[in-house]
Amino acid sequence: APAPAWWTDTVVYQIYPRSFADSNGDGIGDLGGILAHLDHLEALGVGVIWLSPIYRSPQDDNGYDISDYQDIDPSFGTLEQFDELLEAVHARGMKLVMDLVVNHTSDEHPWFVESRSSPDSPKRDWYWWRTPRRGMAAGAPGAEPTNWQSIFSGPAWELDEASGEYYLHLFSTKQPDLNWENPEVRRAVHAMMRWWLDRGVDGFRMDVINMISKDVAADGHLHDGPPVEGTPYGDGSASYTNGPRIHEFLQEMHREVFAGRDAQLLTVGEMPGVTVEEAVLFTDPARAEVDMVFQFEHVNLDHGPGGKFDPKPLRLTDLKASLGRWQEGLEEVGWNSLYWNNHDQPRVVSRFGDDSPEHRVTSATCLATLLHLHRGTPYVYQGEELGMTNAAFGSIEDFRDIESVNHYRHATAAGADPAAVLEGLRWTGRDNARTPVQWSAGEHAGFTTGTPWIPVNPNHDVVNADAARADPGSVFHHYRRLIELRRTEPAVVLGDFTMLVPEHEQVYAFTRRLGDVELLVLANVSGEEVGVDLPDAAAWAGTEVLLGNLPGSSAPADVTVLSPWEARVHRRV
Ligand code: TEU
Ligand code: CA
Repeated sequence: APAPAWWTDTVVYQIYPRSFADSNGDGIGDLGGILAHLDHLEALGVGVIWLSPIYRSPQDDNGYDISDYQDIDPSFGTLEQFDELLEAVHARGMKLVMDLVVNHTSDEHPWFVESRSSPDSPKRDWYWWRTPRRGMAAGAPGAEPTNWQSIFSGPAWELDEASGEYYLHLFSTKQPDLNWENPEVRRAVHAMMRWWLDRGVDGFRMDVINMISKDVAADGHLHDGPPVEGTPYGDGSASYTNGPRIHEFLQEMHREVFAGRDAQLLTVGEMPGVTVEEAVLFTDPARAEVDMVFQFEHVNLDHGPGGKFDPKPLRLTDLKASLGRWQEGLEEVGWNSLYWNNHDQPRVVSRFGDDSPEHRVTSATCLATLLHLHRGTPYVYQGEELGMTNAAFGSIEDFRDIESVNHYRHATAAGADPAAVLEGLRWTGRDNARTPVQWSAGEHAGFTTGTPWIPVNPNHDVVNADAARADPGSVFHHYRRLIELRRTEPAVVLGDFTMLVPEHEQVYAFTRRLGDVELLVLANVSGEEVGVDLPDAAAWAGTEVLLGNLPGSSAPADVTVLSPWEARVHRRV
């Protein structure tokens, strides 16, 4: 078998630049802020940094709307500063992966400006332009070319008054979808990607990359989707998720961009709606598409019938069944990514853990242990290593995220109770992940000397990096030990995965085996002491504990009783 890829025994750290650290007092995080905090990442031990978008952008969706792929947004810095950062990251033995947002551009990108200028524009076909539904007047209710709902609420089509035609935007009206059917579009994207690789970047996290191929008929027709309850729209996802040409497009990208240098790079495709069967195809090295994908099943388990803003409690047995299936599915071929958090998800300690003062540290370290002991490459989202919690937002004015703001507007206009809508946003809104990183107990958590673009979490007096680094029992040091363990214990990286006690409602337990070495991972995902009837319990009694999240949990004689939120990794040979 070929040697395992370099990204199997490392951990990726995601930076959301806007909220990471501000170096010039304008209240917005920037490249200078990242440069100033590389020590923190080096101390944590991560091998790769993934930067959310820093390209030139009107910031309608905080940089996921790009108006120039080959420049840095002035709010973040300059290309010179970027080169300086890249060099500093490399000098510390780390790698840097860029976000690649090519399902759509900004409506202010010159490609779209030109495309919009006239139906005869040579770039008209670079985007999805369509006439109104047959027999209907442009702008009339329901005249959109398809019934699709935008992922950010409202219709997925926007009328261009000048031409009387609509353009497709799966996300905001300022994020028109590129037409990947057009080979010129693909060539332009490939050239841009090569430009960044030539500059020295080490790979890409590809935004909604499984949405670039749309199911379009030979005559250009796009199909309506089934109705979305409570809205006049339909769900178009069957027409744009893992579309007919997705594998062809990714293989072409690999040939045109990565071939010859892919062994040094990391590519990860963000893929809402991807199934494990499809993930096998996307990540099979022999097919040369991407190294791994971000799947969404485990972060959708607590969504209620009304979707993400209608949350329901997580059942641990569902989580085990889901993650276990992904472990099994990618056992022979392909590779898993592992994540609890990113800039789109609420904070895991508040969501699946317990962010009360009593349990915050133990529940955060319990969940971290579970995730990092699965087979795959773990991703840590900024602040997760500090046990940062969901925000404490009061009114709708505290929210900045376009998804949340649009949802509030549409839902309340449709008659929903504003207080109930707000409650949903507080649980699952993306701004929970976007409050400034808490560096210190000082003013604005040490994030900025100015006024932060979004309110700082008031708990920064307790939850902050200064305090965490000084405390050996902190969430930070636990993450550091987990990352180190991956480097020192090959069974963490390559061991086979076997789920134990799948029906237990509180205990998450599994083994990892590599040759003669076997690890047992045990976690009590609850605030009460529990017992577990473990197969082979006697054989594990008194075995070495490689890592635990409570003081003094080394080599217990009885492994079957777990304290609230306790997690342990046992080892035997
Ligand atoms: O997100 C894709 C996506 O579909 C969701 O995760 C999204 O964040 C939303 O919450 C669904 O309800 C990616 C980016 O990660 C996100 O930040 C961008 O807003 C989006 O694509 C558009 O580029
Ligand atoms: Ca700044």
